Amino acid sequence: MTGTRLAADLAALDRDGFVIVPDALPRAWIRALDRELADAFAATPYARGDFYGHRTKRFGRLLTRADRVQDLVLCPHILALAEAVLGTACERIQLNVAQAIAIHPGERAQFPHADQDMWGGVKGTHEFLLNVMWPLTTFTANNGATRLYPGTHRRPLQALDDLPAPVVAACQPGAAICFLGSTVHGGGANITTRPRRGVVIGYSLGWLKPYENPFLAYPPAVARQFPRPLTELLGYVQHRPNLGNFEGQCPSLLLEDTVPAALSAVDALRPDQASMLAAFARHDA
Ligand SMILES: O=C(O)CCC(=O)C(=O)O
Ligand SMILES: [Fe+2]
Repeated sequence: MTGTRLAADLAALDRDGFVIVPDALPRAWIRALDRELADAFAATPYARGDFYGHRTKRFGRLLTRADRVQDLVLCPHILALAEAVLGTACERIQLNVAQAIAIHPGERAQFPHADQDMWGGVKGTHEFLLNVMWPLTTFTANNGATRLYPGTHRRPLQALDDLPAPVVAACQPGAAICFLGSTVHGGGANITTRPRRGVVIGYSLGWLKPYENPFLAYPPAVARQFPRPLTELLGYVQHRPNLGNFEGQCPSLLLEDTVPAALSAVDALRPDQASMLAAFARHDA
């Protein structure tokens, strides 16, 4: 993807709160991923809850289900979008979720919501999250394609009646439906006879508690098989200053063959903090 494409997609995200990239990955490649996830979809019982749905199947730990998911999470164009959206408000971004969602026939439309509402605190000064829905089957208005409410990232919703008409993210496997954590959206109703399957890959600010616990989903024995950029997205790295440490050190040491029995705590500061502290130490000496 080109820089022009990146700029156009960012402009659309900023204007509408979402953008559908039609050809982010080859369709056949996504179809192959769908086949690789078929057993997990079959084995997973329906969700329970008025948010998760009653005729919807969801499972996480996607990186353990198919090797292809690594390429999905590390898709360069999507990572560039996520860095551009979130990078000004954190030192590094993290993987927030990698979850498969199948909306089965008979499921009703999901409650329209903004995913950033999973976190407390004041919103509105910066984005918390970029979510990417990758359709595994064709998404249509009748089978539960994600519905996106344009412009809702700009104004907090007072009542559901205030929602604008949704845009139905009708698209093919290979497309990437990207939407901000502030954008109101929801899964659609499925009034067809076949399930609508998709995969959500989400990226959030590196200092937030991620939706899917990465250290339980991918403990060190699992994560050590992954390439470094992926382990960093999972949190096997510190977010300076010193956040997410293990015994005061970088948690990536748990991915090594041996872990020392005793460790010293070592500062991991941003350069501006390191120089401020060095100046303080000189002054105090
Ligand atoms: O399945 C979909 O299209 C959207 C699901 C969603 O927004 C969610 O579960 O938070
Ligand atoms: Fe959502």
